[in-house]
Amino acid sequence: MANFPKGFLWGGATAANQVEGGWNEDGRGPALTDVTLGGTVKENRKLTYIAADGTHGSLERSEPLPKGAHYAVLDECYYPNHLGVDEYHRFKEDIALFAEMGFKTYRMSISWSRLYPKGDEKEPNKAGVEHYRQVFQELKKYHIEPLVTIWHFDTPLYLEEHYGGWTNRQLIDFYVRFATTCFTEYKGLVHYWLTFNEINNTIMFLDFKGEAHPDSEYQTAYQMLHYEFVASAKAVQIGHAIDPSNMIGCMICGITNYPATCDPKDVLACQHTWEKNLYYCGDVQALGEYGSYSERLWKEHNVQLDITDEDLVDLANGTVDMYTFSYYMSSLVTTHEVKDKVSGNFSAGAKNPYLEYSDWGWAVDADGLQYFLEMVYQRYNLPMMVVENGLGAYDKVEEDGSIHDPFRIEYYRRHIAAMDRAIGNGVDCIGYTTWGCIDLVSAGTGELRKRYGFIYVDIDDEGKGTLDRSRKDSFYWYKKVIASNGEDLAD
Ligand code: BGP
Repeated sequence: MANFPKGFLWGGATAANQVEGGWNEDGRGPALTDVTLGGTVKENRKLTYIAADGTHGSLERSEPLPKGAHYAVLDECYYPNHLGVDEYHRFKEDIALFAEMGFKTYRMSISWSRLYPKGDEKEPNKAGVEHYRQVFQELKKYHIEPLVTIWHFDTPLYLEEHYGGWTNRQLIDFYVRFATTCFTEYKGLVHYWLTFNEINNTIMFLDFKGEAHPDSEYQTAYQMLHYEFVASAKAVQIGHAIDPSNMIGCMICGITNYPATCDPKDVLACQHTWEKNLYYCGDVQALGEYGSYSERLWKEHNVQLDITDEDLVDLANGTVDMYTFSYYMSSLVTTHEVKDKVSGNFSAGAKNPYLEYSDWGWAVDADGLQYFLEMVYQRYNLPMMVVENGLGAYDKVEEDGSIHDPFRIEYYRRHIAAMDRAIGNGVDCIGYTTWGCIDLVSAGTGELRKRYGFIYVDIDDEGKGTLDRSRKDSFYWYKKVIASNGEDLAD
């Protein structure tokens, strides 16, 4: 017998900038993703700009803009997020397909710049507000509960350029206004909310490649995070005041860390990695205060934070109702020299000889999901939800149009079984939304060929294709899993 409770929230997840398209329609303003080119696993995605002298250029996300330059959409370039998979126009068709699979929930995000095109306006863009109302009404028609991420990597470009993005305390107020609009406008239609997607990336990302960074970069990252924590905590309080039945969660990029050897130094380094990469954010958002090890983390890089007494009150009063996280992989931590290296998503380091790696270098580790659920549940004792989990892989369309993806089914089978075991071990896990229930633009590489969906979308990395939707084998398999409430994982 499977352990999934009655009413378990089965579903899938997407993010506005990766599926919607319609990037400049109905008053939407640009976000950073709209000036971001496609890349590959080897070649980073670049941002395009026009220099002071009018010449066109592109730079890495970590590089500052040249003096006098501004981000710009260049005619000669293709931007995969501009089209996404056209969900902005096809959401009814897509929701009908989700309903056919039996989804109980659909995780999606609201594009900030669709509601506030520049980000600092006093009033929202009505067309944007109405668009999401229609989406939520459509979901309601099929009794699919929306799970809404308020911020998923898409601060309006104007706020990035004119205010310095999250390095500026004023962003808290702009975000709070945006979040308040969401809670007010969609009261009764949405009950599950997430404040910031993978909030811990800001810190994890710095150590991604194991390269040294100047202290100033840590200073910036920790300060940005603090403002995001305060914004999140304020949003939680407002969301509860507007509708006490709202369940509001944090969203953490959940990477399970293991020590690579039994050298006590590795074990300790691993524990410190959990503190920095996972507990630092989880503690503030779930427990309402910075963990005891935070001073050490700040001291290591001479970080001095702008934290007011009022901020601390907000953090204490704005704790989340549930802990949600993405889970794709585990990672090894070691103090020893590493010969066989891997790097995938935001984890990099020693290769684990017991695991297989995806075509994009991500460690496939279902047991790591059980480990994560059990470790984190013991710490916070809050309901948990796995809000992203999936395999980015190549798909082949057969001559008859069918798509056989046994590797994806196997991946999900193992991860769902791991989640089942964690629930059997006492974890209060209330939902599971697979990443990219429909093919979408990869956040990391901007590729379309890195496919995650149960639903195939006929579109390639250059935007060529009909955009037609079709069902992969995994579509029918997941439908069966949901219908049996996780009991039937067989082919
Ligand atoms: C997470 C993001 C998602 C999603 C996913 C898969 O980090 O929250 O937005 O994209 O990773 O990553 P990718 O798209 O790079 O394959």
